[in-house]
Amino acid sequence: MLETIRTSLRNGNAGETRKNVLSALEAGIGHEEILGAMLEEMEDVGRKFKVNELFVPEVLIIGRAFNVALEVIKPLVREDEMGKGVIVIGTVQGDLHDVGKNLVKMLMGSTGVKVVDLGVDVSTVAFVEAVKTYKPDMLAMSALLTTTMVQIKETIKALEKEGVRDSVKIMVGGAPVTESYAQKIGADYYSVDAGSAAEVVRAYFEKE
Ligand code: B1M
Repeated sequence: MLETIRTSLRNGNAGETRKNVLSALEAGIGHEEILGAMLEEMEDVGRKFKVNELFVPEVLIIGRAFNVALEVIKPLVREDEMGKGVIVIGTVQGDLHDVGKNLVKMLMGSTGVKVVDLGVDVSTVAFVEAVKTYKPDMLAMSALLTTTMVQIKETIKALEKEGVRDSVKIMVGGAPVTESYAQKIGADYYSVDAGSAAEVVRAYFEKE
């Protein structure tokens, strides 16, 4: 039954995945086992996306199926099983690109962490407020324009000014952002794509 869930999820079939999860629960399979199988499949999706075995539309469809099935088991999951940590994510001020950010969010979420999405065009003030409100383990900022990537640096400066920079790890990414830029502006992590971002998150929370 777990394999059936994984197969329907892999195929991006939201209805089937939901039905298979319900059948497995009815058959007495524990929600931990079901969630474990779903997370394993999503880990695989992240890996395949990284090596171009899966592409953006497929990953988005699988992500939708994952979220639909997750809604079925969420009421059964204890906070400590699902909520390994909290990540706040957003696209920086002046930037409306969100396809990549949404992929990153989805694959990060499939590691079992809670992801709070602030959307696009997020001001430095809004990022700082979110860090104070949600007290996340990690702040993830996406920028797709060379003209907006400076906003990442501005946000880090604002976090420092407000005295909350050291309370949170910072991950940055997006097409114009590079590893050396990330280091230069004092970010903790850089990821080139959504699969790598999920790997960083998985490794970080395993270590914690
Ligand atoms: Co725009 N756009 N766009 N655009 N757009 C680009 C980015 C551009 C490269 C196109 C080009 O000129 N060749 C160019 C930027 C040039 C530059 O600055 N270097 C550009 C421009 C100039 C603009 C406008 C200024 C155009 C204009 O109006 N004159 C304008 C700006 C609007 C604004 O934001 N204020 C604009 C507008 C738009 C649309 C609204 C039409 C639309 C966005 C729709 C949306 O996102 N909802 C759009 C699109 C679709 C693109 C392209 C074609 C595709 C972007 C995309 O979705 N890629 C893009 C050209 C291109 O990339 N071929 C382009 C797919 C996505 C999966 O990849 O977003 O790179 P990506 O995300 C990857 C990685 O970057 C990484 O993981 C993701 C998945 O693996 N990643 C992270 C992303 N965020 C991460 C965060 C992380 C870690 C990894 O950690 C936190």
